Amino acid sequence: MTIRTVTTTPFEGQKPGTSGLRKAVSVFQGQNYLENFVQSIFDSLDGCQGQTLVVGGDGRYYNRQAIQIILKMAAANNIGRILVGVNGIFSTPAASAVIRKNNAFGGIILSASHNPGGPNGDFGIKYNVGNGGPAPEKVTNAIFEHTKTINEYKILDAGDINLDRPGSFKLGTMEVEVIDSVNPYVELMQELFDFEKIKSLVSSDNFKMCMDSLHAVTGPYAKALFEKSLGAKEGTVQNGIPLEDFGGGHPDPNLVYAHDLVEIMFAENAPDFGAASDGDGDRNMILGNNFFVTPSDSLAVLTANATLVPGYKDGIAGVARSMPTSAAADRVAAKLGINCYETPTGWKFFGNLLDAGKATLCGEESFGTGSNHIREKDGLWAVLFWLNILAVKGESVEKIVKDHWQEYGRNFYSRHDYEEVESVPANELMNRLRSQVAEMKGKTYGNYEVDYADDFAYTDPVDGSVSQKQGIRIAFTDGSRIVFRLSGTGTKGATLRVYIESYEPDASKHDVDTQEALSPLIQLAEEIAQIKQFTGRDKPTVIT
Ligand code: VG1
Ligand code: CO
Repeated sequence: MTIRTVTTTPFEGQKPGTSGLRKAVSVFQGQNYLENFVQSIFDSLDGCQGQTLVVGGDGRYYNRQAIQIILKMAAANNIGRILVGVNGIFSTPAASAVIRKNNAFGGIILSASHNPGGPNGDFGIKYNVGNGGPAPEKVTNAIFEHTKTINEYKILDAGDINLDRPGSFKLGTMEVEVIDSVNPYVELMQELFDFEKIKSLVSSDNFKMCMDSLHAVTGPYAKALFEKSLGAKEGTVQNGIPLEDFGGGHPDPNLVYAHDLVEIMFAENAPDFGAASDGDGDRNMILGNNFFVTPSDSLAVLTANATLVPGYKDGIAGVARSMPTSAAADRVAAKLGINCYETPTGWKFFGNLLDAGKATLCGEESFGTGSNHIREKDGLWAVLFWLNILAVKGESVEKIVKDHWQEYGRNFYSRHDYEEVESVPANELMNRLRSQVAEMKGKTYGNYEVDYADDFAYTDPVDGSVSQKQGIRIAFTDGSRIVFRLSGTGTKGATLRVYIESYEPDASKHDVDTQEALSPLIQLAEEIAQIKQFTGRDKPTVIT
């Protein structure tokens, strides 16, 4: 087998965003596009020769072809061994678990997460480092620099590897091990949660649950966990067969896109518990009977109840949340006497805190929760965590959350997304806010007085690295807050995200509808940012 060196020229815009490089499938299919990025990964990794890498993706359209290209390029770049999931599939959390378990040098994960798939959908690729987490900015920046000057890549001339079942192969001198993609993950979950207790709840006649995998990667994982190990009825996992185009839907577990599940959970005689996960299995949505748990509240509830779960029975070291996530977890941390860290959006910022033992649980408002068991957010882990709490407490989801609000107060929270707006005016909107925040402190808008306003910058408490321009925060003296950010995962135009939060200590006011409770702040967000003028939109595309 010979190694071919192919001449190429750089592509513009191969800059990894919040979570890797995401583009339309047709862009990735373009000649040399994937190859350039993959070669740039290898070129920016010091000492990867002879090492083990993990490779897998969420099974979306182009996953198979991309994996074969990556395997042949890895062989030509002197990688020692590759662990790849059967059919080239790993959920993102499973890939993180496999990297850690095998002390791999790192891994390449193929996913565009919650973005639609199929020939007209999106594809994505990211590099994870040896701790199992997304590469930090210094690595992604180095990869990006390489993409700007790349002039050749290396690939082995060889046939495709059979990924249909576990087995060992050779590609040139490199070993390829095709491994089961579900078992290692299930085993890790069994170490963390009380499967006996969850089983007695889930298999009882008095409890009904529904798990919606949205035709994405978690189907086989969820069936193995809930239907096989935990004795839930067959059919508990719906939309459980992964499809390359996710059945044409958005594999995004929120109230808008997980509509099948929402219909079931908000019907009369709804099940007691419902959950959904996203394209690559790292996000989760938690629902009770006619009840939605915001991801920010979910993080706070898990933090408050962590000691009920075997894997966290000795307490947690700290909690971390992304900046736009509500301050509900902060209140729990204060009561527990532990630190709460506020990081920029994107799981890569939690890695150092988890490695250093400063944080045990982490969460994002975007339906992401996770812990130090891996270095990615983990959808099914969150579902099991909730089930474990339900099994111990014997209470409904709604009661647990309402009691939580009673104790800590309620952080009303909503995110308004303006998807696929034009990039130029969206950037103008942000620049205008950026130029105004310095003078906002002390200013009043109606009943609201600005406590602080800035463009969020983060100094990593472990390695001192600084990340600037992470979103405009405008916080008011009553604990309410508006945040503006542009998405770093979208592939068309720009997506403006507006995050709105208010704090209500008075339990008699906790039953107000969220949009109603937040309406003065929603109006204020429009007034301050002039969203309509810049985007031409008078309402958001998605409200969560
Ligand atoms: C979004 C979310 C962010 C999340 C990221 C990746 O990023 O807001 O919290 O970490 O997606 O999630 P952005 O830049 O579009 O706001 V996933 O499930 O795509 O790996
Ligand atoms: Co995801």
